[in-house]
Amino acid sequence: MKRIITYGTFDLLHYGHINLLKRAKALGDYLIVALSTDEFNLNQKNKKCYFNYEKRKQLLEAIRYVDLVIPEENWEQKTTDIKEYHIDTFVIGDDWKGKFDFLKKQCEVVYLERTPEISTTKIKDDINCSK
Ligand code: C2G
Repeated sequence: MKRIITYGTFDLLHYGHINLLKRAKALGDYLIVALSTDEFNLNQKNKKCYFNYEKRKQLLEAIRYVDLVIPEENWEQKTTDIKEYHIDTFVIGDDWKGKFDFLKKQCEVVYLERTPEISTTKIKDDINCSK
């Protein structure tokens, strides 16, 4: 069984995220999503989430491509996650291209093209403009 892992905040969840998760799952048989915790988002990623961790986890667990959701609490946990979950492939959007090449010592690293026209910022801006 080929095991895949990806990381992210996934807030507000949109079809760009789904495109990523669908393609990530297509690379193997079992997809783990390491979901950024509220604390990690606030303190390290400078992201204030609309939905808290539990709600973002509930949304991800409802997606057919996702087999397991675990917390992402820091930048450094990837190497231990790959060992602990016997990961074959690390996947993330190409906005991170090159940033995680150091993981190639442990597993395959794949950067997938982002869905260009959608982002959480765009969603928020469009809603504000329509008011
Ligand atoms: N994504 C995408 N297309 C978009 C928006 C996002 O393919 N239009 C991808 C991102 O490239 C990422 C995943 O969806 O692979 C989740 O996006 P974010 O929640 O923005 O993740 P990010 O904040 O980049 O967190 O340790 C890694 C970080 O936790 C990644």
